[in-house]
Order: sequence, then structure tokens, then C-alpha cells
Amino acid sequence: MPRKITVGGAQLGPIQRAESRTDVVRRLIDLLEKAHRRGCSLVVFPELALTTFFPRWYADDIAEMDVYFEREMPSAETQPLFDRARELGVGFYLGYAELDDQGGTLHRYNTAVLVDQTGSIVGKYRKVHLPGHKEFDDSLTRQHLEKRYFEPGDLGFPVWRSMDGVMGMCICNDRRWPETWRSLGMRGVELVMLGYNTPTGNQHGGMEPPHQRMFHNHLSIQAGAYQNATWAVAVAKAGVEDGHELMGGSCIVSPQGEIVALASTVEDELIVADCDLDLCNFGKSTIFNFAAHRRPEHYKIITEQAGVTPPKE
Ligand code: CDT
Repeated sequence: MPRKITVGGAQLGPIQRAESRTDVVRRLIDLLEKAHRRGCSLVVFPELALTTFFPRWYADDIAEMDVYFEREMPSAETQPLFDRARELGVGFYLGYAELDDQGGTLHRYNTAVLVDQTGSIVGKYRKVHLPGHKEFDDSLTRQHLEKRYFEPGDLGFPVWRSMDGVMGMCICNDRRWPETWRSLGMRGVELVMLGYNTPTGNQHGGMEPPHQRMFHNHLSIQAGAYQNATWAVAVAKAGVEDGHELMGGSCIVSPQGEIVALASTVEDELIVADCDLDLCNFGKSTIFNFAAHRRPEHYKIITEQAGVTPPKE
């Protein structure tokens, strides 16, 4: 039996600060319905898909940002998305800010869930690589305060057997780290879902013009997909959000590392591809047959230290 799954990447245009959750969920449902009409059984939404990208704003007291967090998933406001997905038989990946108060202590994470075609949450991922900084930095052209508002994810890089395949998730900056992809690859991932909110301009003044930033976006995803022989569905929140420009470039990448669907706008836009999960078998059984070719005895430096130790001058 071929394991073909038609996947939609539901890019979002900007979500302005004043936009209500209810309005955003309506937009998500519109994209979900469009995806259903195009035959999709899985839809990937962006990182922090319910609100503006609030880590661009500084607050002395981080609790001021709790209005952008979800205390439960689904909530009264997001339940209609889960209901519609179940009615249509479409699974989805959704990124959101998670406020977890299990055990009496508050924890804040940048999170994504995988929801199957029955509307049940089958997996949760919490972003491991948090970019940016913790304190206001006036040397920067814009703030990126994910390290202030979120803790690093505590769930590692799990995968789930769902929708006939081995499914994995990561979030935005995670895509730039080969460790993310290899950790998922080591678990046999066949489809990686990821959402992103990436500013078009670099916060360090003139460094990295927009065309390079888009190149790095695609380079990271294509390399990660190829080197781990997996499909990748990468979906942006794009356009000018509260005066700040986010890049588009949402794409679906094959296990050969080729882009097979690409967004052409910075608005709400659906991209679609028929993903044959069996296409992963070629890379996984030949050049990236890990069991046959990897040499983990030489890779210890990767897990034993974070920083660089160059040789003495
Ligand atoms: N959301 C997110 O992770 N964005 C980062 C931008 C980092 S700029 C400090 C990214 O890697 O796309």
C-alpha cells in the first residue's frame, strides 16, 4: 500500500496585536477548509499562530505577556478549529505560546501540537533552540526576546506514529540546527512539520540582506530534509505585523531536499504537495543508512559541549 499523504502548508499573513483569537481561529478554519477541498489530510500552521509575534516587545514584568499564552489546548476559543478538523477528517500542526501551571509552578514554552484526523492531540513539542536575548538591548535595531518569555523545551525531539508515517515537529530557529534534524532522523522521522516567524531584516543593522535570510531559511530546511531523508513542511507567519516585516517563503521539501511547493505571497496562502512517505526509503537505505555509515564514537564533542574549543594559538 503506498503511503501517500496530501499535506497543506497554511501560511498566515500578519496577525496584528489588536486581532482577537476568535478572528484568528476563523482564518485558520478558512485555510483548513480550503486544504480539505484540495484533498489535504494534514495541515501545518505557523509558530505562534494565534497571536502577533509578541517577543518583539519588551515588558519589565513578563506576566504582562500572559495574555498571548494559552492555559489549555484546546480552549474555548480554539475548540472550533479542533471541531472543524474532526468533522473534515484533517489533522494539523499548530504553534502557540503555552502557559503550563501543572505542579503549582508556572512554565512558559513556545509549543506546537500535532492533532490527528479525529481531533485528538497525539503529540506536543516545546521549542528547544530559543533565539535572541533576555534583556532589552539598545544596540539592536529590533528586539527578539524569546529567551525572556520562554523556557527551553523540556521534551526533546520525539516522533509519533500517526497518519501512516513517522511524524516529527520542531519550531522556527530549531530548523537552523543540524542537531534538531539528526535527532529526529535518528528516530526514523518521515515528515517534519515546522512553523516560523522570521524577521525579514537582521537585528544587527546592515548584516544579512533579506535575500540571504531567505536563502538561509531554505538552505537549512533543504539540508535537514536531504541529510535525514525526510519530508519537511515549513510554514511562515509573514508580512508586516505591527510595523515589523516577517518573511514568507513557506515550502514543502522532499526527502531529496528539493522544494516541491513554495508560497508566493506574504498573506494567508495555502501550499499543497502529495507526499509519498515511501520516498524516504531510498535515502534512509543508501547514503544516509545511519546504522551502516555513522561513526558516533567520533561525535562526542557534539553532545558534551555547547561552545567552541579552538586549538591554542
Ligand atoms: N522565531 C524565531 O525563532 N525566529 C528566528 C529569528 C532569529 S533573529 C534573532 C529564526 O531563526 O528564524
